[in-house]
Amino acid sequence: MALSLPSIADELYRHQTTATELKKLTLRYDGLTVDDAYEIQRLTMQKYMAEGARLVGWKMGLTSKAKQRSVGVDEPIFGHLLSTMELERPVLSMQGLIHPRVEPEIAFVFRSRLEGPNVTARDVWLATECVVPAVEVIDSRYENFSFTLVDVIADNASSARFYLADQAYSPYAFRLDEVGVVMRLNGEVAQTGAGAAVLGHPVRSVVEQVRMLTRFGAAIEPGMVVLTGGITEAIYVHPGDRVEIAFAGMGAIELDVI
Ligand code: OOG
Ligand code: MG
Repeated sequence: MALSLPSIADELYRHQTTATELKKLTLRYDGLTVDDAYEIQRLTMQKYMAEGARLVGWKMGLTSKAKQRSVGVDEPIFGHLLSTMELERPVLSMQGLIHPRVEPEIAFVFRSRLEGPNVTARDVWLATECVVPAVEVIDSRYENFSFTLVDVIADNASSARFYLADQAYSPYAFRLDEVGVVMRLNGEVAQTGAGAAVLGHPVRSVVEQVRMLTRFGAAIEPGMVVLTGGITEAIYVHPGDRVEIAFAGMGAIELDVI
């Protein structure tokens, strides 16, 4: 089929907003590149923004080896975070979602702008206001949560919802690579991990985020959030579930699924 990025963006927007699965783009369109996929993502996000959603930050994805292996992709990706994706309370409604999964992440909140191809970890620390334990809810719009690199980028890196804990921390309070995470589903340990799963250290994920944004003419703006990527594998959730995520030294998030 002929490639029309705006019409593919229309299709994805429709599936995202009606919570219906679609067949992988790469099965149906020949020659879609990674750059095409980011353009589809941008066009799709513009539709939400035209409807009043605000861009509040960015998310990195596939930053851990475990996640890269499980989806058969070997490089990180990024997506947009919109105001409409943010949960004010740790309650996740299944409304508007297809087959959501949740994963523990460390979020950075920025006080100053970060851009350019040569950003270093030191620049990231200088620009960081605080770090916050977070949970991301991903909900691939593709059948069976199965996709290639190009598919998942076009689908805004599977973004659906996210929640930041109430308590923020100084980025210097402890080593973020050594923060241990235990995720329980209905009282049973479901996943465990440590911050080091995220590209060796979550700050590396922010460095990578800025580099990738620079390629597309974007930046981290003051006040923005960056989700640095899942620390463990994501787990499927269903109505009635309770997910408890303990971040050693950073408190816990208890998320109820309704
Ligand atoms: C892609 C999104 C991955 C993460 O933190 O690794 C992601 C997916 O697995 O659906 O958000
Ligand atoms: Mg994630």
